[in-house]
Amino acid sequence: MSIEHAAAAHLRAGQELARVCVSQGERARVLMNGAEVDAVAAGALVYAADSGAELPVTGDWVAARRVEPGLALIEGVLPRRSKIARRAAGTRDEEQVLAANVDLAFIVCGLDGDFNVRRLERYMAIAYEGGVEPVIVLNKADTRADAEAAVAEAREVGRSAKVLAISARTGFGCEEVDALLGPGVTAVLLGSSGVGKSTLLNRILGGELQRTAAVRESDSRGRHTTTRRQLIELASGGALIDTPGLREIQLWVSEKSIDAVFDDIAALAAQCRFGDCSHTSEPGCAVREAVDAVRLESFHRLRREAERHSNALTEKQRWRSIHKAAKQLYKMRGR
Ligand SMILES: Nc1nc2c(ncn2[C@@H]2O[C@H](COP(=O)(O)OP(=O)(O)OP(=O)(O)O)[C@@H](O)[C@H]2O)c(=O)[nH]1
Ligand SMILES: [Mg+2]
Ligand SMILES: [Zn+2]
Repeated sequence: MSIEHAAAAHLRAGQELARVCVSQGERARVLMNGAEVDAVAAGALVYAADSGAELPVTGDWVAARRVEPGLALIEGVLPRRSKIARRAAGTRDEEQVLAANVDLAFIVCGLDGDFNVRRLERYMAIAYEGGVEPVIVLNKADTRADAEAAVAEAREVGRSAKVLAISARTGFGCEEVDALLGPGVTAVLLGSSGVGKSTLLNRILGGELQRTAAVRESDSRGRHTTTRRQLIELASGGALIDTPGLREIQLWVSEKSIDAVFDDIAALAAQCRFGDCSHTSEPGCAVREAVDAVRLESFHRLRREAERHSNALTEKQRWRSIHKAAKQLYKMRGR
């Protein structure tokens, strides 16, 4: 059943189904019946939201009501089937949802100066956590004669994920990206600034919709050209979300998503001498025996990050249920 059909049942009189293409807090641009219109979140929706993560984000399906020809009121956000989220930047212990209802995460790396498999692991964890399939896209293949070595390295770290080597500039390999974007498929472009996300989007669209800019010569770093997350509908019936290059990607993931990224480690752990082996110093550790030391260190670091997150979350949930119980008590006393 399509999302449109599933959602139709929830729509009240006067409401229409719309998809958020750009969101800025309580304001958004939505696609409604094939046209893009301005929208604002209804007061009741904002009031009921426990955190910013519950407000409409790019890719969300929403129930909206047209209040003026060019303006819609967002009255409800439909349950997200998948998402890409990180821990909000700064000190707040809060989730920030970057994109919702996406099928594929194109993790874009530049084969120039940017290539770093450790970053891949982080993005993969985020994809698995959100129920999104990661696809590793190694761009700028035209800049390197030895692209094959990088592809092999990415395959090893990517495990079961697809790995594509392309050049958004020359078009090399881009038909493989195209082939993944069939009707109803939504993909999001993730990766550092300057890796060529917007260039790839323009190539797929066959036009210069998104602004792009040259990277710094010295270290191939981008200049943060794209400044907002934006969903663009494709002629194929799919959709592609362009995002600004992230400076930091703090994880908002559970330990199980880290284990999914490092499924080689999870499999080897069964052969460790001790059932509760931490793969740090125990004798008879099959993991330390077989896994590259740098990869294992990365596993431990991401695992620690995920554990800290789980602990913070349980604490938050505990307070939330205490508040709820207190509220109920006051209500009962008031009767
Ligand atoms: N040689 C080469 N250059 C590329 C390729 N793809 C993109 N570029 C160049 O890389 C630079 C950055 O590209 P953008 O598309 O702006 O990068 P971005 O990932 O969108 O960057 P932000 O919007 O800042 O996050 C531009 O000068 C592009 O022309 C490629 O396949 N090969
Ligand atoms: Mg861009
Ligand atoms: Zn072990």
